Amino acid sequence: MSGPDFVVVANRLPVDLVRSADGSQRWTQSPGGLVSALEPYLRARKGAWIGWPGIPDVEVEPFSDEGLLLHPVPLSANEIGEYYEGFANATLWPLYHDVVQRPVFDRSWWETYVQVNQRFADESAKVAGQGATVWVQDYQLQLVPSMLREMRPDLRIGFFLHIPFPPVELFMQMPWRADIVRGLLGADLVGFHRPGGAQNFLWLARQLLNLDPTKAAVGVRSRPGWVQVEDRVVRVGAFPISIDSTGLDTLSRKPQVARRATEVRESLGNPKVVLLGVDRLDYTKGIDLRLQALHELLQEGLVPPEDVAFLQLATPSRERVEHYQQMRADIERIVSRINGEFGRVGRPVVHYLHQSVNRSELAAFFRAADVMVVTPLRDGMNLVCKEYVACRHDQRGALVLSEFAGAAAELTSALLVNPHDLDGVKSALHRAITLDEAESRRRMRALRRQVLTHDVDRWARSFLDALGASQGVS
Ligand code: ADQ
Repeated sequence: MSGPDFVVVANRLPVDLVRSADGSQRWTQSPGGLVSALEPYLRARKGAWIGWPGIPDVEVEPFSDEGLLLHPVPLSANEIGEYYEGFANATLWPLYHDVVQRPVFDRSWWETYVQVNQRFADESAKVAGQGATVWVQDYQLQLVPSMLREMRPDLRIGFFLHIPFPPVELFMQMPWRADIVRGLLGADLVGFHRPGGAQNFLWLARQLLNLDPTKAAVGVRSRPGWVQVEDRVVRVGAFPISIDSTGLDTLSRKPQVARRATEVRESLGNPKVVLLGVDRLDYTKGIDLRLQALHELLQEGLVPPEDVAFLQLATPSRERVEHYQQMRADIERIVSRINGEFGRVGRPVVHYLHQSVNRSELAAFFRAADVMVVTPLRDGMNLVCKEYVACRHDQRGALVLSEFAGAAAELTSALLVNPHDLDGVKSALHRAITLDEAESRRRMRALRRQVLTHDVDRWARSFLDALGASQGVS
């Protein structure tokens, strides 16, 4: 069977279909780290990418974008509601993030999740060449590995989960827990960010499938690093993702980025300390609690309001999911409360932008910020903290980082905090604001050593090496 030798399957294509007001349609690039990391593999090995084009109810023929084959998978408005906003983002997302919000278990959402996963698997089975490598991405597509193996046992299948894999006790809440574990076990290699996720999964694979008498997989055994399912061995491991560190380092050194960083500080009123938060507007990211910590520091007089400006960028995200609407209102209320109490005319303390900015603007914000605040309650990895570090070639700046971000295991020279401990967040913020230059340099040097030597290319290569699928790429 001729056809692509390397196939990436993800919820979204690396380009978005955009519909203009006049009804015309065009493709826009959605440049993510994943695309640039996988591009050499996709190009060297006649690659294809399978994913949803981003708008409902459109049938688009496969097409080629600069040598890369793109295979759009259509989704109806109802499927987006049930599979994507429902099961993926109101069931799996909160369940896998420590139940920060209560997951909704809805049987019809689950059925739609199964149907949509089957559609992605069917398309992958149709597209992949004989013996090809197929790399399935993330929590939206956990059933694809086994569905695909059923149809195409010749394929080499990898799966990577970009969000945390939850503790066993929480995963056990899932009514369809055995189906999901079985779905993932269709892969030859299942990858997580952290060893803890891999261990949880190994335990579940062994216990859950053997415990469920109606659906028992015969002879599921596991050892550190692998599970035996009948006559197949499934490898399981941790592969911490990263960023294009060199690319960002280069971008941040450009004179126009430096100029823009100075301009940003001026627009903020040239305060002594600029603090920055950059997140998708998501309840797992702890945006509210970092603002609450700032509020208390201002109230207690520990931080003079004229000395600081807090810039919070929040990319609009999942706006139709109810949990997100409530959280947005809460965050906007605390922003206006702080500004109401501590701002002056023309000089708010918190500058809140509910919008996305481009890479070069983002690099300028990173360069303008003395303190980067990353306080998720739970995060698979968190790329923002690594991006900040990559942009600080001046070896200045302090990073306040939640212990509950996957990145904390690597970025041990950050000021690490428990985001559930408000006093702890306050003292870490205060310490970052008052950190002396020698200490901030020492910490930043260590952070940069880690981030610049562990980039996204290394991540992709280590996963594909473990899958035995990195041949042909230099
Ligand atoms: P996310 O939850 O989206 O990713 P994160 O890893 O921080 O979280 O990545 C967000 C990306 O969006 C970063 O590249 C950031 O620069 C960008 N971004 C955020 N706000 C922006 C804004 N206002 N304007 C422009 N860009 C903005 C999921 C998991 C993470 C995991 C990644 C990758 O939840 O834990 O690190 O996948 O595996």
